[in-house]
Amino acid sequence: MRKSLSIGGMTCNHCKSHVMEALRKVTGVKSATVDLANKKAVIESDSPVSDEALKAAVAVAGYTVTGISEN
Ligand SMILES: [Cu+2]
Repeated sequence: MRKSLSIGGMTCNHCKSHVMEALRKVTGVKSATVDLANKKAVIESDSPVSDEALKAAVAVAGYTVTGISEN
């Protein structure tokens, strides 16, 4: 399963790695990639991961999820 997230607040590669680490720590997430230029992240998981869990993890890291879509 795969979800795309729009992320607010990222300005540099450190932000990118903070967000990537935060997403990878969410239970069920197998992999996370972050595209700094487009302010997007994509996560892959075997089982469904709730939008709330993803938003919370990103918020704790200091950034915001401005949108989530499943694809
Ligand atoms: Cu930064």
